[in-house]
Amino acid sequence: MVVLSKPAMEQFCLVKNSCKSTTLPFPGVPLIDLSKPDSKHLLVKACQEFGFFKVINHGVPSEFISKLESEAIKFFSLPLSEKEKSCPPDPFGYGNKRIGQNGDVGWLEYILLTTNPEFNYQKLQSVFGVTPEKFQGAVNDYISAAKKMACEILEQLAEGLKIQPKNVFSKLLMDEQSDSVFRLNHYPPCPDIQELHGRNLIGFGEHTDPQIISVLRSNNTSGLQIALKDGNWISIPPDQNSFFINVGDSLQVLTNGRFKSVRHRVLANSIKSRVSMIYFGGPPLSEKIAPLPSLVEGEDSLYKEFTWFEYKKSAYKSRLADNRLGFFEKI
Ligand code: GA4
Repeated sequence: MVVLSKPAMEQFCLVKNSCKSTTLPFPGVPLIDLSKPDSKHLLVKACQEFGFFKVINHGVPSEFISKLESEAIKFFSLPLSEKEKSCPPDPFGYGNKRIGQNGDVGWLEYILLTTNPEFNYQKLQSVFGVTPEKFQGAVNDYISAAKKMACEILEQLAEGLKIQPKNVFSKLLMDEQSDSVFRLNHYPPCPDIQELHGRNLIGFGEHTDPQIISVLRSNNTSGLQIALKDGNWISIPPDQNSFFINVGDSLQVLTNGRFKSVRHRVLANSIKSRVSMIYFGGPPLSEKIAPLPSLVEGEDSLYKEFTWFEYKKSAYKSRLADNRLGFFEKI
């Protein structure tokens, strides 16, 4: 086990464990059964109120999840020197503590991949130094199932908003050129947390996701928090049998701010490892992102039109906690 000295801990971000940042589990997270006839209305409500919800009856086979989780654990259990032989994230590859290129750090290690299987094959080869068939197979199966579920949710959302055609959002993820990302995170336990005198160590700092929708699955270790509209942080109890869904910045724009892209973060745990897998469904790079005309009727468009390429370029220059949409808001 790695024990860090105080100065070493101080390089990581610490947050006060005040009443405002409660660690009490929040009972109000919408739980949506995707197989129920009223789910589309509940999905719309959850996207408007929180930009975050939990789904059951999601259709992702449990063996896809367990296969990928055990492959990920195998990889993260390798000695650091082995893992560091693999390529640094540029942004894709194996990363340790550094997030992005602009100075953000967190108490985690991760593998970041595109969802383009050909590209990943080469990347995984350099990550593993061996033929990565088994890992690649597990990643592909999982991504296909997560994407299918994300598309189902997006279609129900379009129906709930009475927008036609119902694939108006999902077609962006289904497009062959869809610029989607997949991330496997490992948050090692940090035994020195007690030393922090009521402060929490940040595993992954607060941010919103730039894409359309994110599908998150974690093991049974706590850590995820979301910010409510009043700015208070609430802890989300882990649930390894459900998926957590985040509205991303692009869906906030497409819905002219009706759906909220949720600010979230992960706190480190003192005892247990947290492993999470996240599919970030994004549009093709050339796609124009602007509020859908049917959602601006009688209202002003809140955002300037931009392409996903332009947004991504500006996102990759930002710090994790920045409000990336600010630059694209109409004054
Ligand atoms: C946040 C959501 C996804 O994890 C991610 C992250 C990306 C990265 O890790 O390279 C970014 C971050 C995320 C937004 C701002 C930039 C880019 C780190 C960072 C500081 C993969 C993504 O798409 O955007």
